[in-house]
Amino acid sequence: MEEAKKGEEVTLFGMWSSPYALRVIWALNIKKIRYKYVEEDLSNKSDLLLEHNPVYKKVPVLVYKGKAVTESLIILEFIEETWKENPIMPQDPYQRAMARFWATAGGNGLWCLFISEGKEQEEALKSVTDNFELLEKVLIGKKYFGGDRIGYLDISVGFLLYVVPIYEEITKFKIITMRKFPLLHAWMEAFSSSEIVKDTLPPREKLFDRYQKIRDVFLQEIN
Ligand SMILES: N[C@@H](CCC(=O)N[C@@H](CS)C(=O)NCC(=O)O)C(=O)O
Repeated sequence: MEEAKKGEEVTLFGMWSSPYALRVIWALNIKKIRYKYVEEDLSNKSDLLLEHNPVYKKVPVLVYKGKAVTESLIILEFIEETWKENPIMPQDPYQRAMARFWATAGGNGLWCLFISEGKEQEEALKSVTDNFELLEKVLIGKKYFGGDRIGYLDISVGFLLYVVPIYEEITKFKIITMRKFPLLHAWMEAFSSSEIVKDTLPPREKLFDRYQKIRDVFLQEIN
């Protein structure tokens, strides 16, 4: 791990189940940057969090040399530009644009699938499946979205690793199977067992309970 120089300490404000905070953790791991982690209670946000992210008041926030950077995808780019070693962004401008596109589009429809029922849920499943068919194509000939190594797009859509299995268990829909999406399936296996990710994923049972509760609340609201 790179030693933080005096006055250059890196601090990450996160929350254990936040997929956005995990993006930042993975990027810092790739760059081998030592950082201090502050766990936020989002029902009682700290004054520091509110001070650092006065607009959205959300985690993650990365503080470097006393300056705060917010929004996970912006933080990833900041990390890439600040620490050049082990690059995560594609060098080719078109590939970089595509990675940025899929970083936000990769999970399209998944949330709707998770918090709906009946016809709406079936439509959401169809749109998620259509989307994953396109995402699957991005992986052709590659182990990771970043090629031989984990990159920005892997990190950005990395929440699929642990969110999809939980959504599948709760909704009883099979979303990413080896038969339907062999490349995405293999990517999930490779990525979750990689040094960068393993030991960082939220505890499955605790996460399952959390998601189950979230879904129950949404369903109560619409019924
Ligand atoms: N677009 C933001 C989303 C961050 C986000 O939604 N964070 C959640 C935790 S997963 C949060 O802090 N929620 C607190 C709130 O909404 O009050 C990012 O990419 O960083």
